Amino acid sequence: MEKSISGVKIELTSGDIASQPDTDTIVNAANAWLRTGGGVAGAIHRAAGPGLEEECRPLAPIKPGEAVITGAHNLPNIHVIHCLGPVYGRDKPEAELLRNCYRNALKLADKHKIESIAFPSVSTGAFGYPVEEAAKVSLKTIKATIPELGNVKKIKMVLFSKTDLEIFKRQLSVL
Ligand code: AR6
Repeated sequence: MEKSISGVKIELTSGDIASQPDTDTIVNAANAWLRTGGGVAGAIHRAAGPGLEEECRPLAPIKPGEAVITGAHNLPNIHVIHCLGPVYGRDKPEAELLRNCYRNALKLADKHKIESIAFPSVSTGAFGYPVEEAAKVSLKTIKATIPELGNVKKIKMVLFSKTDLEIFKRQLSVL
């Protein structure tokens, strides 16, 4: 499913964030220390190789809502933007921190003249953010940030499960 807002394409798909060769940049649902881990961070670091963790070391730690950029090493992309999402029920206010993740990642991408970027559903795995709420926050933030972007032309959400994809599709249709 896709939708265009002010000439920027928002695309929803299911799949693995570490296998998105058609986007310049992928976003990592990182931990504060920018190390490998489970879920998205594990998949990205495994595919990128140890050089990614090495490049990340001097950039850590990051706080909830922050985003930093690195190269993509052995991944089929140019850059990785690492965002730290809020832990649901602990880092508050959750919605504002999640909004900051998407907004800061998009602004950083634009600053680096990135044209296409793929996001996983930040915070909705190990960090426990309910998917429906997260879908609303992320898509609304993407829509609200688009008018501030000059270079980004395609924003893709890569959902790991078909159920999550359906939830995001419902929210995109009413955006
Ligand atoms: N591609 C796309 N989505 C994925 C993939 C993948 N390869 N793997 C999982 N997901 P999570 P968080 C989905 O836990 O909640 C890590 O251990 C997953 O089903 O990766 O922000 C870090 O080290 C869920 O919907 O990120 C941190 O400590 C979503 O991606 C912590 O987990 C996010 O799940 C970050 O937790």
